[in-house]
Amino acid sequence: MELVTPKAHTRQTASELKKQVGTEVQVTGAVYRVRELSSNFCFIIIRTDRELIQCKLEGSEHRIDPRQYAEGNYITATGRCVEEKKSPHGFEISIQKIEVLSKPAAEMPFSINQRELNIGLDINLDARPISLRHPGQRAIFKIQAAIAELFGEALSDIGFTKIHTPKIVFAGAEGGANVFCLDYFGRKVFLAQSPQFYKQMMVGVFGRVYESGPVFRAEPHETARHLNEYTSMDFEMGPISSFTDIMEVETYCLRHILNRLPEICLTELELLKVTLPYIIEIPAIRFSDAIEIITKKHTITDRDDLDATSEQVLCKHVKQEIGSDFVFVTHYPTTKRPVYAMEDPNNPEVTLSFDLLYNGLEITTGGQRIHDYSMQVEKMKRRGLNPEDFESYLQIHKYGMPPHGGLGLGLERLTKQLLGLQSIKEACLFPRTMNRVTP
Ligand code: AMO
Repeated sequence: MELVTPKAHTRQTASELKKQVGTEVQVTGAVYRVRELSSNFCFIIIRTDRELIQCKLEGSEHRIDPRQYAEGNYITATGRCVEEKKSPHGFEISIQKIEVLSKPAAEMPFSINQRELNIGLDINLDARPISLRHPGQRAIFKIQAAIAELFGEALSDIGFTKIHTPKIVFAGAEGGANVFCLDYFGRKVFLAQSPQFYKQMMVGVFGRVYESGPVFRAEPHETARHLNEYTSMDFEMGPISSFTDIMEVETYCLRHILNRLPEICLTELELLKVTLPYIIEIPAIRFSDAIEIITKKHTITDRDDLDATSEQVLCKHVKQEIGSDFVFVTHYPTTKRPVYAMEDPNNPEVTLSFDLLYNGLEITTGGQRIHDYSMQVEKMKRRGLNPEDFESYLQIHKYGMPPHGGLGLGLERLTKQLLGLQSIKEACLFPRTMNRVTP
């Protein structure tokens, strides 16, 4: 029997290599670009996990033909690390030896070694395994990974427990027809539209829970804001004293994310020239007041909902008046909210719920839920639902739940808005839309 010992196999970053100026080092990665300056001098730029490392090859005595090392070859370059002020990291590697680890079978469909990836979105998405290697594309997802991490960090710091709930479910939680059906051993089941019922169930167990995971929406349209599968960052908490507790925790979370992102992703934020917004407080406006503001500038057909233009008009107004990129819209009409939403005891026409808009786009929905058993059963009946179909969910109400609430924050929408991307598809590694299920 052999023994396997623990070993982290960490990779050297540019800043660690820089400390080794004057010594021999090794760098492994993909050839990003070869720049031949003369017959016996060329630069080979190596793309590592996160950086581009400048290496130089000089003198004919090494008999290294740089043309062998076309873009996409994986190599290990060994050589002396020397100071070079003109190099992006302040050093370069003077190559003594190159070992080729893997050679591509075909030339790249397009070059990724340009500052801008000058290809259309469809070509980009068709060749996602390659286009994502472009530093600018990769930066989007490094930042996105950090956002999701920081969402969890902010919440676990204040006592939330991370949960993992099923994505094959017995009922669509959000109502409406935009739910995918599955044949599950002869039974009709659904793909989760959100972790809604499960995160509520877990409030009775842990009090405060969060989850980041895939959710599915069978929305039959392609827009710059919609995906058919996206990542929902959810939390749920109880007991709460009011639904404003939820908005306060979201404000805390977003501030934590925005404060910490530059510590984790400065290189990527600089590469994409992103200026992050700064949050001290977020204004909140009632839905009915928002409608009054919007109708002065935009004709709306449905006074019970905000369309895409309404969201933009309202955000522009708030930015001009208060300077905030974010705004909470509260007390949405009951008719537009799902069956679990708590109605305002002072006016049952509206719910104790909210959306958060950021730069003209809804990024969050949240609110207080019904915790009383008879109230929930009665509302289901009013909506034409059979409470018996929701028996497993209703156990929480039946056997006791604290006043509670939570929210769902769309990771791709937040990424799109933070980075100023044109389409949500650019903020998704492998977007699923009506017309796209590959790669
Ligand atoms: P809702 O359905 O409003 O609420 O979704 C919450 C957030 O998810 C994002 N989102 C989407 N992102 C990409 N493509 C889509 N098709 C899409 N649909 C929604 C948005 C939105 O604000 N259970 C409730 C949340 C809660 O109350 O806890 C829910 O899912 O950013």
